Parts: sequence; structure tokens; C-alpha cells
Amino acid sequence: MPTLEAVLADITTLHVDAIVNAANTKLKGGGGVDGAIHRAAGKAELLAATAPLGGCATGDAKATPGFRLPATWIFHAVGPVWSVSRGGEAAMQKADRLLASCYHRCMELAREHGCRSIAFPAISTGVYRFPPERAARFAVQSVRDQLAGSGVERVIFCCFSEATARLYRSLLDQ
Ligand code: AR6
Repeated sequence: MPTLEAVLADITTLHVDAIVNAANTKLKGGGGVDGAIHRAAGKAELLAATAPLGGCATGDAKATPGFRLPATWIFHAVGPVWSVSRGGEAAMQKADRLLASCYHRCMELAREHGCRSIAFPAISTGVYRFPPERAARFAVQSVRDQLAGSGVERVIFCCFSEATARLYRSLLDQ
């Protein structure tokens, strides 16, 4: 049985086959977890690897090597920006779909690259302001939906605060 767990950690330190980055559509680096990953993997190497990829659409993900990271791969996923003030319920549902799609695409990439372990940050819950609890529900559900036949045996939800870790643990216990 695959294991799903919540871990309080800096994702750049994790020894897994793939870590997921919360990137932007340009794939040229940024702040938050994206900045930390670029610094730890090696900025020059990573920017050289993402340059030919032509960016990444929201809801999609693209793979690069992990370079100086303990992880072999980085899956750069682009989550939605939470801006419901401009679209109400329809905008929220669109954001939900795009967030779920990030997790789906990363699980597909994990299968394509033969990954047995993968670590996700809480995509979109920082600068992109997606409500953390709602995001965690979609994250856990999307990963559970994609586990069968993926070859992935260990999924880590890498949390950057104790509050986020508590959220994930309560969902994983259900
Ligand atoms: N390890 C694990 N989680 C982390 C780390 C880390 N080292 N650092 C931050 N987090 P964010 P977003 C958590 O803002 O909302 C960037 O500029 C953080 O606490 O990194 O998807 C990109 O280039 C939060 O829970 O990503 C994009 O432009 C989560 O990671 C934009 O931000 C995501 O926060 C993407 O925004």
C-alpha cells in the first residue's frame, strides 16, 4: 500500500525521486518555494534547463533534473492565482480544477519518470493566496485519485508551517 504523509520540512532537503515546485508560467524562478528550489538546485543550471521548455500553462507541470538537490527530478507545476473577487463561484471552481490538475500532472510525470517517491509543497497557498484548507483537500483528493497504477509508493505533503501540517494530517487520517 502506498503511504501518504505530511512532513514539516524545507522541500529542498528531501531525499525523494521528485520534488514539486510551485512555479509560475514563465518558469524563470521567483520567490517562496520556487526561489528556495532555484537556490538549492543551482540557479544557472535550472534556468538553462527551463529555458527551452517554453514556459508552462496554469494547471500543467514540466520536469527538469534536480541538479544539486537530493531529489532526482523537479516537477515545475503552475497553480492558479486565487482571485475570486473577480468571478465569484465560477472563478473558485475554475481555480479548484486548475489546482487539482497540477497534482494530476505531477502524478503523471512521476509515472513517466519511474518515480517511487514524490514530495509536494502546498501549491498556490503562498503568494497565489489559495485558501490553505481548500487547497489541502484538493491536493489529497487528486493524489489519491491518481495513485493506482502510478508506481508511486510514497507521497510526502511537505508543509512549511505546523498549521499546514495539522491540516494535512487531519485529512490523511480520514
Ligand atoms: N519548502 C516547502 N514549502 C515551502 C518552502 C520550502 N522551502 N518555501 C515556501 N513554502 P509559494 P504559490 C510553502 O508562495 O502560492 C513564486 O514567486 C509556502 O509556505 O512558494 O504557488 C513563484 O515563482 C506555501 O505554503 O507558491 C510564483 O510566481 C507554499 O510553499 C508564485 O510564487 C506555496 O507558496 C507561486 O505562488
